[in-house]
Amino acid sequence: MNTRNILLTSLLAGALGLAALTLSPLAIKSASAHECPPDAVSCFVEGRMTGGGRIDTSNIRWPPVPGTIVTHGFELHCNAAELPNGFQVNWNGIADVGSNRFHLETLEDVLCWDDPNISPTPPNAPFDTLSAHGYGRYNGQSGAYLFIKLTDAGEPGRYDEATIVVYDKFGILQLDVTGKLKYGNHQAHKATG
Ligand SMILES: [Ca+2]
Repeated sequence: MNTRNILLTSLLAGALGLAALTLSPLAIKSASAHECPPDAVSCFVEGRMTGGGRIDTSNIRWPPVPGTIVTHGFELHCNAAELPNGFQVNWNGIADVGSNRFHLETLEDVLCWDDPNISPTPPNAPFDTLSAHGYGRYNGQSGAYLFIKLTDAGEPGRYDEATIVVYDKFGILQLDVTGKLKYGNHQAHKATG
């Protein structure tokens, strides 16, 4: 099992019960190294992805509230050293009390690859999937952790997909969702210059 699978397993396990909702420092550390998925056509691809929209939350894992509205917007480079890199997500809380937001401050690691199961048409970039993790502000408080996986499956964006996981600075799970876009679009771009 590679580090990505360990991370995803820990994240999924975290959604299964309150006792497992805290992300351990070890789990955060295990996410710090990226490995290419074994079925990637090409990996460590240069470029960037932009976009955003509203995510289908039919299968949201946290908060476990049907109808939760999750919107996001981003510009991310496949190389964390290339700027700018930004990611923001907003969602409503349990029982629709208040609104929550995460704003990326530090992009720790990012990886772009070509998933053989995704065929963007027309192909605007040599990759279709970006995963990354980093730290930022959750409701204004720095030190929150973000994991994301974003795909571009062509246009319109209804087949594009986003996985977004947010832990607050105390390691408490605040958002865990995977879904296709109800509105919006993800667009992969080839490297320029
Ligand atoms: Ca798209």
